[in-house]
This record gives sequence, structure tokens and C-alpha cells, in this order.
Amino acid sequence: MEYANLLVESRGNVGIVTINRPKALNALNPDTIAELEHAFAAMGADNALKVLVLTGAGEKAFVAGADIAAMKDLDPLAARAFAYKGQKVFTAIENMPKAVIAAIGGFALGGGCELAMACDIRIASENAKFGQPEVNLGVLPGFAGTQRLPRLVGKGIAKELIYTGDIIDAARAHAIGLVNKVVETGKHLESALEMAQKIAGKGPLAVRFSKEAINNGLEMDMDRACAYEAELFGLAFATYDRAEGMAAFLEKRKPVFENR
Ligand code: DAK
Repeated sequence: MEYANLLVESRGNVGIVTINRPKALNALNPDTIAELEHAFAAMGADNALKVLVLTGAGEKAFVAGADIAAMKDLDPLAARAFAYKGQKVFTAIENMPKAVIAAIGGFALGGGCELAMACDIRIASENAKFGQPEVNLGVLPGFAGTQRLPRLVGKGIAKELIYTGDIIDAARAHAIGLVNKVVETGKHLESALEMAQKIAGKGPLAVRFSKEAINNGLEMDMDRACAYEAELFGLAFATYDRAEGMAAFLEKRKPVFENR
């Protein structure tokens, strides 16, 4: 597929998706959301890619939110359809069978912050700014921000950010656990790629099962979540990579994982 709003590339076994509408601060219009759906589905299914990185073009923004110009005339049913579509695409990103890292420079507001939260890990430049300013527009977060933000930073801080619409800097985002790491301005992609390379060197099925255990387990009670973890642990023992990883350790060599 030809993408009008994305740049899609791979570097070795890392896939990179860049939202490329810098003049509109990479705001998410319906076409961009549809392209994200397609790109992530393709990269998720591509066994040559072990880790995915999502970023925004230009220095000013990761994504400044849903495209307000595209949203302003929606009737309620179209708005609902837009919200469902965005939620579906973000959930697909969250459930990719491989790690997804958001590399964030500049604004990650509204739908942009929600998109970053659908990724597994967030690495931000010092110039990054985060917020859910939807209340300024008379709406609430529509791409699951009311759900993912409290799960990441806790209910009290999430309510503060969503009710006030305040925009916070990278240092505060780090302090509240919204981002994993803050790096010098402009180095967010480089840093994300470094982490992606590190993860890509691990057993891909072990990373995938860990992700499933964390994402699904957090929605269960502790007993069920631990049972689920045990099932996945057992499943890992059915894989070639588990046998290879343990053999390599005992033979004092580097493992060669085959994703099977
Ligand atoms: N949508 C469309 N265009 C945007 C945009 C956005 N979210 N953000 C920026 N732009 C455009 C600006 O209109 C401007 O375009 P031109 O005038 O040059 O044509 C260009 O990007 C540069 O922006 P500024 O000139 O404003 O740049 P500044 O540095 O002065 O300010 C800013 C940067 C990020 C502080 C400012 O642009 C801003 O406040 N932007 C809006 C941020 C925002 O409110 N984001 C949240 C959007 S609401 C739902 C589903 C989902 C959602 C809601 C409901 N359902 C359907 C239920 C999610 C909602 C959101 O994400």
C-alpha cells in the first residue's frame, strides 16, 4: 500500500512508522488512522521485524491530537464511529505480537498522548509535552485515554490531567510514570532504536508471551493472572527458542533465536 500520511521503513529487524503530517503537527485524520491500521497489521505479521517504533515527523510534534478540522463537523453517529475506529486501531497497536516503542519529540496531546499510551514503552525528548486537552474543546478523550491514562499513572493524576487539560513537560511525565525515559532533545528516535535493538536480540516469543501476560494479566485478579502466566510459561517450553536459549547458556555461547 502507498501511504500518503506515513513513512514506513525497516532498519534490520526493527520496523519504523513515522506519522508524516508535520504541517498539521501530525494530527490524526481518518486517513492517517486507516493507514496506521494497515501499516501495523502488515508489520505485526512480518516475521522479519522483531520490534516496532512509532514516531512523528518534524521537531515540533509526535502527534498534536485528533485532527480538529476533520472532527469539527462530525454528527454524533459519525463521532461515535470515529471514536470506535480510533479505539480499534489503538487496541490493535497495543496488542501487536511484538514490542512497540513510541519515540516522542514535541507535542503528544489528546489522541497523540493516547496513541503513545497504546505503545508498550515511551521514550521522550526533553522538549516533549503531554496532555489530554479535550476538555478545552468540550469533549472527553475519545481514544481510550480515560482508560489507559489511569492504568499508567493512577486515578488521581489521570483525573487531574483530564479535568484540567494541563500540558505537562517531559520531566513531569517521567516523574508520574507516563514515559519510561527522557533523553536530550532530538535524540528520542535514536534512543528508541537502541532499545529496540536490545529487545530484538531477545527471544521474540518470550517477549511476546511476556507482553500477553502483562497486558491481559492486568485485567484479571491476581490468582487468575498468575495462572495465566503459568500457562504462558509452560507454552514457552514448547518452543525451539526456549530450548536454544537454555542450551546456549549452558554451552556458554550466544543463543540464535528463530521465533519458533
Ligand atoms: N488538529 C488539526 N490541526 C492541528 C492540530 C490538531 N489537533 N494541532 C495543530 N494543528 C495545526 C494548526 O491548526 C496549525 O495549522 P495552520 O494554521 O498552520 O494551517 C499547525 O498545526 C501548527 O499549529 P500552531 O500554529 O497552533 O502551533 P503552535 O506552536 O502555536 O501551537 C499547539 C502548538 C500544539 C499548542 C496547538 O497547535 C494546539 O493547541 N493544538 C491543538 C492541541 C489539541 O487540542 N489536541 C487535542 C485534540 S482533541 C473523539 C475521538 C478522539 C478524540 C476526541 C473525540 N470522538 C470522535 C468521540 C480526541 C481528541 C483530540 O485529540
